[in-house]
Amino acid sequence: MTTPQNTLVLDAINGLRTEKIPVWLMRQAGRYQPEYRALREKVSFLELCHSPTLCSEVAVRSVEQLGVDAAILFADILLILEPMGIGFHFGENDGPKIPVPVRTAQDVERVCVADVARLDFVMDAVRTTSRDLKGSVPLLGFSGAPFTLASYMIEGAGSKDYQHTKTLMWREPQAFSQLLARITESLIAYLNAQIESGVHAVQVFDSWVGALGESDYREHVLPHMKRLFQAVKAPTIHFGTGNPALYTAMHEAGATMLGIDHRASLESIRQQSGATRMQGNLDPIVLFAGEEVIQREAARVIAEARALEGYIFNLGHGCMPGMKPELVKHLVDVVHQ
Ligand code: 1CP
Repeated sequence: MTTPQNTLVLDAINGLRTEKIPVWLMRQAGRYQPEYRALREKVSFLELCHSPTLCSEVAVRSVEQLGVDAAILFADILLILEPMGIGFHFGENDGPKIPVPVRTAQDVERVCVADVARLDFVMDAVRTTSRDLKGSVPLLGFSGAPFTLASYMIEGAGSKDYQHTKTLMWREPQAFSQLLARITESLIAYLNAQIESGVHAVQVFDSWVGALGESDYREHVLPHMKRLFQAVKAPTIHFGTGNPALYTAMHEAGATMLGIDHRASLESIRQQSGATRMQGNLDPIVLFAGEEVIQREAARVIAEARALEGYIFNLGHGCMPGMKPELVKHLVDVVHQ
């Protein structure tokens, strides 16, 4: 792996105070971009994920257009499901569907640890994207976190209340733990394969973990997160959203940097958890509110990051369809100034 020319993001993850604030945005490649929507007229989302050339094109374009300090691999957290024996598809314009969800202890038995050789197309995308970035900015790899992936497997789709997930967790804690353990082992192999293929650091997305209270998180999720971060062989960003009360326990999981959503201030999480390296946390909806609000709110977030030893500016959650590309770009410029 070669060191990129722009090391701001890697320096911040490694706990250095950087002269310029590094910035990248979750979902910086996606449906808010007219070029992405035009491409999706021609290919399905999964076809796109299976084409290393198109993945690279989409990832590199967002870096060139926005001037961000890192690229993120174009893929999806759900790609790991198939090699674990769980089929899924994306409907046009709606979320993922898992036709045969995992609901019982018996169902858990049929979930296997992924043979990551079946995700070779992702490793090709890593190599192609690295090549096309020409050493400019670092490339971030990623995966979902065990709880978030389990929630898709168990619910069969996105969910509002995680009824089936929590029911399995409370009624069959051993089966739930076995499921999370198999996901964790799959993710370790998957993330380390991405690292061997050339990503500089990885982000683990626990997008739906905020559905849990702290005691359930500590009992049912934290041990798996500790195992994950101890086994991944590059710097890690641990992102979770929805419940600020979890960040202290998340910090104990041992990732290199904590990714914070917009529901709490960075300074309050620093005081509460003791974490000194953070990424975040502008409310993504600010991007709909115009230039003045963007400038004001970005300045507020940056002020709250003052006491941190390593800081990367990002949104509290991802870019969304309907955002104006010129305002997304404006945000990046504001942070760099
Ligand atoms: O129609 C389309 O073109 C598909 C939209 C889309 C995109 C652009 C999906 C489907 N996935 C992606 C790419 C993607 N997903 C990236 C790389 C792009 C980038 O960041 O620049 C990443 C990092 C993800 C990660 C991802 N997928 C997460 C975690 C991040 C988050 O926003 O919380 C989650 C929860 C998913 C699941 C998923 N994939 C796609 C959709 C529509 C969803 C969410 C469905 C739901 O609400 O349950």
